Amino acid sequence: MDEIKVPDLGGFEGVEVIEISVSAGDSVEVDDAIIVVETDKATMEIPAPAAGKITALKVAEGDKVSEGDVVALMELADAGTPKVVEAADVKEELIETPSNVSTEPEALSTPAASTPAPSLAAVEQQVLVPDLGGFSDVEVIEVSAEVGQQLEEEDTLLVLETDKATMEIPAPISGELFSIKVSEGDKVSEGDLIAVMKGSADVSQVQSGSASTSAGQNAVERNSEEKVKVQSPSADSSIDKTKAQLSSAVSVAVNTEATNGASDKVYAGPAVRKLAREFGVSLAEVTNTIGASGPRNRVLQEDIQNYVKHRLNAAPQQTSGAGGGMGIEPIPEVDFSRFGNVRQEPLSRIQKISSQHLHRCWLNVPHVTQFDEIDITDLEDFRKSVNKEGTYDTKLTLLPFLVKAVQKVLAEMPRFNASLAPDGETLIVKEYYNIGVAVDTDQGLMVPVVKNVDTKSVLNIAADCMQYALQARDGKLKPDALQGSCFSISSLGGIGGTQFTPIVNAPEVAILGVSKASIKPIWQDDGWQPRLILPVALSYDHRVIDGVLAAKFTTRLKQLLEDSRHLLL
Ligand code: CAO
Repeated sequence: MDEIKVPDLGGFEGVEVIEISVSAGDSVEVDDAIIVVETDKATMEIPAPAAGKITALKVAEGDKVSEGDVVALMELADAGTPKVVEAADVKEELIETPSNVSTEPEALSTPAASTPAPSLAAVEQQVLVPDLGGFSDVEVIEVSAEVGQQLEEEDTLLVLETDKATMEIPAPISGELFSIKVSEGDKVSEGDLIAVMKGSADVSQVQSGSASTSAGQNAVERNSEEKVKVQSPSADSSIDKTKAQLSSAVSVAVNTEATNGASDKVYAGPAVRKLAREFGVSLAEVTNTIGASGPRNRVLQEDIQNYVKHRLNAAPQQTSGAGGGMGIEPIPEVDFSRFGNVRQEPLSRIQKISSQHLHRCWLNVPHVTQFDEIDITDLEDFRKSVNKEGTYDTKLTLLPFLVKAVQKVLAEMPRFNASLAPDGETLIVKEYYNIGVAVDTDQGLMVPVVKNVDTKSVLNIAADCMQYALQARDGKLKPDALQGSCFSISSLGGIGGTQFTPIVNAPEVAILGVSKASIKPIWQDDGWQPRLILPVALSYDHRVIDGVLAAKFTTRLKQLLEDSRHLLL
C-alpha cells in the first residue's frame, strides 16, 4: 500500500482541497488527477504517481492540506513498479505544473537620463511567456482579449494549458492591448513574445537603468511620446521564485472562456476544460445552463456531463414535441386547457429514450413495408401438441419459431443482417445472428437481444425469450442483454390487430412486425379450408434493401413457417 502525499506547494500551507477527482476503488493511470488544491492564485492537480487502484482517500473537499500530508492510499498496479509517491517526486511535477508569468516590470530605462522621470510614464510593455517550469511548446487555448481593448492590470490576456495546469497570463499593466502575437492553438515557450501593451506605469516605483533593451525580437515601434520599455526578468531557478510567481503573476486555472473580454470568469481545472473541449462544449454555457457545482463556482466534470445530457435530452424534444427538426416547421404549441381539464404525466426514462431513438430512426431511414400472410395452421397444431404433451419445461409460443425462421432467412440473405456504414458507402455485414425482440413493459418498450440464434434450438430460443421478457418487465435486464442486435421482431400477435408498420431499429436495416393470426377461408384442394393466417410486415431501409429482396424475404419466411420441418435443416 502506498501513500500519495502533498508535494511541496511552493511554501503555501493549509491549501484548500477543492475537488476529489477519484473514489476509493477507482483504478487510475499514472498522472490521473487524485485531488485538486487551490490557493487564491493557483489551482493544482495532485496526480497519481503510478497506475494502480485507490484504496482509501484521506482528505475531503474543504480540507486544508500542507506539504507531506497523506492524500490517499493506493495499490500499485505493477508491484514491481518503483515507488514514486514520495513528496519530492511529486513535487517536481507540481513545481513544473504551475507556470508563471514574469512580465512584472523588473527594470526600466529612460531614453534621456538627464530628463527627470515623471512619476507616471507612458509605457510600452512587451508581454513575454514566463518561465513555464521547464515546459515548452505549451498550447495557447484561449486568447482572452482583443487588440484595442482597454485592460486593467491582472485582466487575462491569454490562457495556456499543459496537461496538468491551465495558466492564465494576466496583463502586467493597465492600458491598451496594442498587439497580440499569438493565436489559439499556437505553441509557446518561455521568452516568446505574446503581446504588446501600451499604458502608464508609476516609474517612481521601479528601478531604472539596469536593463535598457527589449528582450522581444518583435519590438513595436515607439510613438513620439516619452516611453519606457519594460523587459521580463531573466529566469531564476529557485523555489522562492516559484513561490513568488505563484503568489503574484500567475493565476493557474483561473480561466476566462470569453474571447471578447475578461469579464465573464469561468473557473475550471485543466481536466475539466479538456473534457469540455472534447465535447465542443462552452464552459460559459455550462455555467449558465447547469451552473457550476464546485467550490467557488468551479465547473466540475459532472457539470459538463449533466450539460451534455441536458442537450441530448433537449434536442429530440425539439423535434418530437413541439419543436421542428431537419428543417421541418415545429408543431405549434396549443393551450389544451382552453378546451377542458388537462393533466401532465411525465414520460418514464425508458419512454424518453425510446421515443428519441424511434424518432431518429424514423427520420433517418427511408422506410418501406412489405406485407405478407403466412399459413401457420400446421405450425400451431405442432406447437400446441408439444405444449400439451408437456415433454419440455419451456412453454412454446409462436415467437421462438419466428426467431428461428428469421435467422435462417438472414443466413440466406445476408444483406438483411447488415448495417450501413455511417458514410453511407459501405455495408457492414454481420456474421453472427443476434435477434432483438420487442417487449412491452410498464416502463415502455424494451428490445432484449437473443444472441447467436443460429446455435440455438427453438426451445433454447423460447427459454431466452421468456427469461428476457420477465427480466424486462421486472426492470432487471443487464445492459449487455440490450446490445448487439442484427434484426428485430416486434410481435403484437398476443394482443391483436391485423397489420402494423414497425419502425426499423437503426442501424439495423429491417424489422419484422407480427400481428394476430386469425382463421381465414383459404382455397385449397378444390375447396375452402379454414386456415390460421399470420399477418406479417417487413419494414426495411430502402437504401440497403430493394423491394424485390424484401418480397423474397417474406416469401422465404412463409415457406419456412408453413412447413416448419425446414427449420430443422
Ligand atoms: N397470433 C396469434 N396468437 C399469438 C400470436 C400471434 N401472432 N403471437 C402470440 N400469440 C399467442 C401465444 O402463442 C400465446 O398463446 P397461448 O397462451 O395459447 O400459447 C399468447 O398469444 C400470448 O403470447 P405472449 O405474448 O405471452 O408470448 P409471445 O412469445 O408471443 O410474445 C412478447 C412475447 C414479449 C413478445 C410479448 O409478450 C410482447 O411483449 N409483445 C409486445 C411487443 C411490443 O410491444 N412491440 C412493440 C410494437 S411497436 O411499439
